[in-house]
Amino acid sequence: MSIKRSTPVLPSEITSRELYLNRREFMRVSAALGAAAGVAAAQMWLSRPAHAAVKLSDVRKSPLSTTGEELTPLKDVTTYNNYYEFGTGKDDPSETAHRLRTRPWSVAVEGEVTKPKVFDIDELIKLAPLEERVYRMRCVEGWSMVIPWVGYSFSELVKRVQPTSKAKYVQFTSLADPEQMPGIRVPILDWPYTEGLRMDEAMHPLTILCLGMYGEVLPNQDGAPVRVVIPWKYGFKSGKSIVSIRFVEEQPRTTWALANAREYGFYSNVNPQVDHPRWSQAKERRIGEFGKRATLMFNGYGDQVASLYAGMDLKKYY
Ligand SMILES: Nc1nc2c(c(=O)[nH]1)N[C@H]1C(S)=C(S)[C@@H](COP(=O)(O)O)O[C@H]1N2
Ligand SMILES: [Mo]
Repeated sequence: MSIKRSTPVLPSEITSRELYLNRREFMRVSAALGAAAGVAAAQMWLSRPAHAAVKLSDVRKSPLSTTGEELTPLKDVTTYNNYYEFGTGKDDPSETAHRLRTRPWSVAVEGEVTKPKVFDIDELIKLAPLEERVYRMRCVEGWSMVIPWVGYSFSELVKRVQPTSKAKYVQFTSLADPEQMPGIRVPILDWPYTEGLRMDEAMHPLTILCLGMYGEVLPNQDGAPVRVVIPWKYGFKSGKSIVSIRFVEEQPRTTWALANAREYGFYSNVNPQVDHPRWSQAKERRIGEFGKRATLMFNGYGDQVASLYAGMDLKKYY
């Protein structure tokens, strides 16, 4: 299966698609097909769902990356997805998310902040130095991946809008456009998809505003053009294609807790000791591996995040 994505407008800090494609390969194909066919080949080549289309430049490695684990191949990360706005099947997003127009795009940062602001996606890309953050990702369904995300700590954005003393939580809202997202017509979730974090969770350096993966802009199926990634929580906390970030006083509604409060709580920290009502969370299948491995407390990030939950009963606050 190929990777489909829309053709974004290329801002200055992004290497152009033509430059990034392998020119020699392109010339070789054109020559073999002859001049007339070459034009068709060129069109095909340029409109082809590119594997390495839009590279992000100046991405530095982060010391906060998980090391010593094999990366999940890009092909798996882009064809085995959960993105219900594009359907509930694992391969639905890779087949239909090319319909998502990721430019122009803006994110409204609002609510309990001194300096509310609507950020254009190009502003967000330039807001702070881009870092590669390799994180383990654990889906509540029992599978996991290791993904080299590109982004920066979400706290970088928070600093710029200056939350008021009333800001206790952050709510993230995903796009909900039935024209672009066929899954929205199915009332399976209460759209738009919303997720939330407590302020200290949002400010934790591991929480990132994510703009890419594998050195490129995010493929649509992975939440282009901007998502959040919170590696110690089940995957559903990491909302995709974010259009609004709201700072609020009360714990916000979250899509999965609304869908089934008994099965999904607000915190949703990866916890092998607290089973989902319908299945165990003790083990996981790493995509690409046979057999299962043990799921780690806080997805292996306990040294860094356990203190956020000191004194809390994690069976109650699941
Ligand atoms: N808007 C939105 N965000 C979403 C989802 C979704 O359906 N819609 N699925 C979540 C779930 S369940 C998981 S496991 C991750 C999957 O991210 P990935 O496909 O990039 O691996 O995205 C999360 N973010
Ligand atoms: Mo998930």
